[in-house]
Amino acid sequence: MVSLSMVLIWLAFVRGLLPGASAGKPEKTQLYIGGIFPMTGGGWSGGQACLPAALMALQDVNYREDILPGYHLNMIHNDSECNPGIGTNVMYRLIYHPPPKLMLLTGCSSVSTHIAEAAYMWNLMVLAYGSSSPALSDRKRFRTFFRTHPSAVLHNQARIRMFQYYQWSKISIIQETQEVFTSTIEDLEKRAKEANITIATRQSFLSDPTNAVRSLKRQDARIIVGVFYEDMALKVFCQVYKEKMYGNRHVWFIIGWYPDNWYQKVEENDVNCTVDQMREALQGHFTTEMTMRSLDDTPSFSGLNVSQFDEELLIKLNNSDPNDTPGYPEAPLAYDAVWALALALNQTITRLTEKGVNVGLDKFTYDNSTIFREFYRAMDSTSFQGVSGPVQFLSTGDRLTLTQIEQMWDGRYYKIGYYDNKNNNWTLNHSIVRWNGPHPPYDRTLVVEDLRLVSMELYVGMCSSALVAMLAAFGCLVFNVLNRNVRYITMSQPGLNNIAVLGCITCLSCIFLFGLDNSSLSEDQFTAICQARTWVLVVGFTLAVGSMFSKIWRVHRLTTRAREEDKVVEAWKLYALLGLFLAVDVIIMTVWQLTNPMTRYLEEFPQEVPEGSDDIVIQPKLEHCTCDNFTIWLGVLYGYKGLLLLFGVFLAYETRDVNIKDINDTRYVGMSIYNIVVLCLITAPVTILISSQQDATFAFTSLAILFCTVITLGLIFIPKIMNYKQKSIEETSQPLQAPGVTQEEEEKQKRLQEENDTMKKQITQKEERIRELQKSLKELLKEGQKMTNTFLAPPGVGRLQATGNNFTRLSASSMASSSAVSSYASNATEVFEEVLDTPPPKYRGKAPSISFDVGNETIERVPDHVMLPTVKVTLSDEPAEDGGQFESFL
Ligand code: ABU
Repeated sequence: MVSLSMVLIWLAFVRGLLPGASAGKPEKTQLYIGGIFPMTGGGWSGGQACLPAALMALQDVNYREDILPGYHLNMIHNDSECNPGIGTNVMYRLIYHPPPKLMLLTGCSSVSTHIAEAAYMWNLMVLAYGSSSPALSDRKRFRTFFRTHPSAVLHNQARIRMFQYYQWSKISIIQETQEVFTSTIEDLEKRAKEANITIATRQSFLSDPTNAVRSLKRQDARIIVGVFYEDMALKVFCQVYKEKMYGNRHVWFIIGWYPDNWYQKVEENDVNCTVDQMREALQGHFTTEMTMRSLDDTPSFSGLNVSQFDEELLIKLNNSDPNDTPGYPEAPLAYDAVWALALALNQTITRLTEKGVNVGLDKFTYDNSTIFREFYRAMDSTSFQGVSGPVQFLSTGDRLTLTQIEQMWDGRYYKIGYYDNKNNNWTLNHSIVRWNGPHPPYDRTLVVEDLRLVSMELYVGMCSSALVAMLAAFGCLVFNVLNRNVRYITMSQPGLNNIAVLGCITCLSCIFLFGLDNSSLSEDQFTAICQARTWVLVVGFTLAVGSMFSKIWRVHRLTTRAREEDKVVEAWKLYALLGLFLAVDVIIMTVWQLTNPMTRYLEEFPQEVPEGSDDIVIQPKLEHCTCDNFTIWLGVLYGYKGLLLLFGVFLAYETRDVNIKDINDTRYVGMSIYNIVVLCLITAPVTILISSQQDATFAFTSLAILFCTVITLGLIFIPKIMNYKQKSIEETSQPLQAPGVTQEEEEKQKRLQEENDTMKKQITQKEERIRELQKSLKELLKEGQKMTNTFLAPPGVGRLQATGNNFTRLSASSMASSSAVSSYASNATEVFEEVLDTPPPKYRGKAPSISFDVGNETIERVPDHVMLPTVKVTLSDEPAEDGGQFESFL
């Protein structure tokens, strides 16, 4: 403390603050510069600390013998209120009120912009101690501008580095509508783009940030860069508090050159929040600012180090609280600015002398470009150690310094690191960085996409059912193919039925495609499946319905055409009709696919917030197949299929009472078409209505396909299978009849045929027997000659008697009375036929018959020719029951 007091006393002596310091010295030539300081105003009123610092520097310069020897540097200054209009007015007054000013010293970007743009017209250089606008780096626009205050682009480099470090790739911006901030944000946007960081939203406001903050909230801004003057910062964070846009979900980056207690000035700025609320809203925010005080205690060219400078400044500020004094952070820049211009003027003297221009600086006029040019060059090459660090100007008039990063915690700022813009490296003290939550906030609400899929149980259930139905359909197909020659099957147009089965199988396979897990599919794969399932369903439908339609169309023709030749529909025509239906399908689908190919459309549902999570929301989505003019194409397809079904229903109705044996399943086919129509009429509109419910849509569509196919298969094949079991092979393999014969006619014909067959068979057997008997008789007759005397019937016996071993049975009967016939059996094996030549007189006219038992058969013959008996037969006189009497004869 003692040594510091000594230094200050020495400095005061050097600067002539103590009496006698300048005594006896020759009068100095007065030089003037103009000073424009924002002492008041709502933006940046940094003049409050910068003006004392500049005056301090003037004193230091004026009392240095080696700087501007023979000259005394003066500054005429005024308040710009950080207002471009007032600032410009101050400039004109400085210019047009003598003496001429060698240079203008300015602060506040919006004022500096106007002044620097115009000053070159008067050969005036502008040196800014408090202007950060990146726009001021435009040499073409601001030809004579230099600044000790670094450009705000240096904030941006540090910010980008922070974003990258914490892996924030989406940021939002809120800015006050001032060129200084607009150009800063333009630079930030450019750098963010280069670093692949997205600017989610950029909000601007002129004087009321309420809507801008609300808009940030609406857009879920998490990492927010705010650039505004101090008065607006109070309003912004009051609104931030109200909108609850702080805490563990948000990170704010703002400008660091406000006084440390800026947030406490709520009352004087008429902000409707308490200091505690402001502190709460600001907890954990980061600031970036160029270093404005040398980081080490190296004495500056002026002889002061930073702490000495601050001590002296405090005296100038009447010991007011630096944290409460606007411009206190920038004060070293104002101090160094005066030193920079003094050194440049000093060098100008040398340069002019070297060039042989013996003109004093006091001879400077606004149209004197000689002094101006040398002054400019001298300024351009300025290089010295200031209290703010090394002072050097780039070709743009800018100055490079380190960027300092601070974080506020509990109302206090803590330095957490520096970014070296020149060498592009940084130091960050991670250990003192604190977060409101357990980890750095995310740069966005993590939206977890939840692709709504058909539930696994439902998918497995439906696919299993489809598989069973497909196996059954395959079984029907096999049955139909194996029994294709069986009459009952043959007469049911098995070819078309086979195609119907294939159509059913094709439709059933769609069920697998409809409920497929799309989560692992790329967009292209999904689109391909979309198209495939449309094709499969369309073709399957046409195969199934088209083949049934063909059959029923044929029946309709058979029953409705008058002329026989019109009734006949050749098989190839049925297949051609089916081919036509398929061709129409292919044409429609191909044109559709070529003109409006299917694409994936993701339907989004309201987001769901999982319990206990601030950063994650679930975004349910459902994939749909769609395309341009989707409704039109759907209408075309439904229209075509609808017409097919409608016509099919008409034909089925027309032929409802027809029973034609050669297409024996007509009625069932008609019923199938009715069934398909009903199910399609229900399914098509319902699935459109419930398309946002994937399970319901899948279940409904699958069930419709299952019902359509299973009922169709059942109606067509169950009767055939049952019939197959019941009918004998003979019945089912009878030859085909001519078309158009009814069942009754066929059964009658069949009966007649059977009778005819039986009779033919009997005739054949009888003829064969006759041939055998005739042959036997001939042989017997030959034998009979030899046996004549052997057979003598005893007289008086009313029976034909034969002795010997040659007769099995001999019977005679009278045509008058069969009961009179007597028969005798013997063991004879020989057969003979007795033929009465002439019936007895009493019975003349009535041919007797005689029967012989030969072996197991009885042969009854009525003689139609005369054969003389070769045996002697005695007939008894015993009268017959009818009163007749046989007479004996030979
Ligand atoms: N550090 C104060 C900058 C003020 C301005 O650029 O307007």
